[in-house]
Amino acid sequence: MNIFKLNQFFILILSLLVMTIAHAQTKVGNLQIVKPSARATAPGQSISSAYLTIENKGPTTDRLVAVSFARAKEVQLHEMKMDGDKMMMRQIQGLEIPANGSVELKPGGYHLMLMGLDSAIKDGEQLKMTLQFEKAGKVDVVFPSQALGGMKMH
Ligand SMILES: [Cu+2]
Repeated sequence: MNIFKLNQFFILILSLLVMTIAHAQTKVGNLQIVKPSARATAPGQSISSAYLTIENKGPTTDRLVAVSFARAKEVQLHEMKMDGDKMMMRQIQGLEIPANGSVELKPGGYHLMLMGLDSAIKDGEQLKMTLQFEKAGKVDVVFPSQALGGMKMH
């Protein structure tokens, strides 16, 4: 392989890498969706939860107002918090994404609650959900499912 071909090879690898990274992140308006994931269900379980990080690169606050998933009757936004020594979970009506900031939905904190699933979610599925933001609008996000182990609160 001469130098010229070697250069072309590196450019090819580099562009493939950039394409892979671009594909792994979903963008809508000023928002970037990072690390979406969902929990595989345990046998007999008809609810599950999903997580993601939402980054706001813009100068204005946005809000996640609704999420829909064809296989769930309803997707709720939940918050988990310590209340004294008890872990409490409650539904919230929207989630603010601060300007030039980010919000992480993760186990033990904010999460998406998938209610009334019509079938079990297996490990390794690609779950397509639609997120709706007040300003940025709607965006489809693929949540890869993982068996994350025990889900004490649900
Ligand atoms: Cu919940």
